[in-house]
Amino acid sequence: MSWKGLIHKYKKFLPVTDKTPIITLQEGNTPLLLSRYLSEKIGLDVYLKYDGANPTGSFKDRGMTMAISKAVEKGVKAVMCASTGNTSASAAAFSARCGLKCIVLIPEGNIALGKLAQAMIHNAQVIAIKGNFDVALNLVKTITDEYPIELVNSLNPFRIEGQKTAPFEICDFLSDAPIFHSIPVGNAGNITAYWKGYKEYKDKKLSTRLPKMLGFQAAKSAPIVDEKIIENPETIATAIRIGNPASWETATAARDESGGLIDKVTDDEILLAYKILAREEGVFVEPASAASVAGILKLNEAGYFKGQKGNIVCTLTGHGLKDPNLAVESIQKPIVIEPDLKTVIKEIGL
Ligand code: AN7
Repeated sequence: MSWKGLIHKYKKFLPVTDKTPIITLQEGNTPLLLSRYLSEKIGLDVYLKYDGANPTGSFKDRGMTMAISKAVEKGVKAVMCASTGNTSASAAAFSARCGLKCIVLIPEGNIALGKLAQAMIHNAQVIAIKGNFDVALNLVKTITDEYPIELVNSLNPFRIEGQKTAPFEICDFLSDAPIFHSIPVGNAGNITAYWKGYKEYKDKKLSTRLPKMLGFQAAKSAPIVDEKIIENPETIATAIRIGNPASWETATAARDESGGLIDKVTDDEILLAYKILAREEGVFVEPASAASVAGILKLNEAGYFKGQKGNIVCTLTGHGLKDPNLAVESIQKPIVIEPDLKTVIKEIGL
């Protein structure tokens, strides 16, 4: 059967009816790759849920197909979000698909080039503010409260509903939930959605267990770990450069109910995991996504997985092409030589 998008596949778990116009880019159904390198290193089967393979290159498409479909059903004419980049790229694409006006507020200078390109080419109204994501989100909340514009950040409950389909796909693929689930944490919508999805699948007896949820924030943008709002969050992983997550409480609930943890990883640890994924697995992710892998490598070093059996799933939230600058800057540049056969052969080392 051909894939028609995640709402079509998981309709009975989602708040849609026959009257809901389904706005889709055929998102979802992303790869779940067994990582040879990480499995050998950790001694458990490590799978990579590569959500960078979604149509706009991030997991945001899962929530956006729901949020935009429900916005169209409601009859709104415009949607708005604050974004570190991926939400705006996805909102812009889905809005273009159905003729909605899309307004996005981004932190000036702190979104990756690919994401900015996406919002612009899909014809969103892009407004950069001289402030960070948290400031932008507060503005968007106020505006969407007062004007007939639909909020499509993950505070919109339909976003969470769509995003909960990723754990459904994982359970379907593995025939059960994994033992551990590792995930980057920024605004904390996705960890909230995964935990909801895993619980619903178990309640419906489509899985027999719940994973321990392992969330990872960037070290200088780790409000949940540090238990305080971070006024000026910093990290190369600009997607998760967030100091006051909207879904803070549901994230800590996922951590505590599952018996998992939320920890932080440094930019160096993120960069190392980013390179490992690209070199060892052929999987190119954006730096925020590498936080899930950096996290399990850190836990492994600390002996956390000792004596454990089974499997770990790491969510890789966004595609590496989102942030081409970082890739080029973090690797030695190609050398430039004369276009001469002998010189090229010598350079190759033949
Ligand atoms: C690649 O686009 O917040 O914890 O405005 O783009 O659900 O926020 C992006 C977040 C992880 C964190 N990985 O997810 C936005 C935005 C990537 C991301 C996260 C984001 P949440």
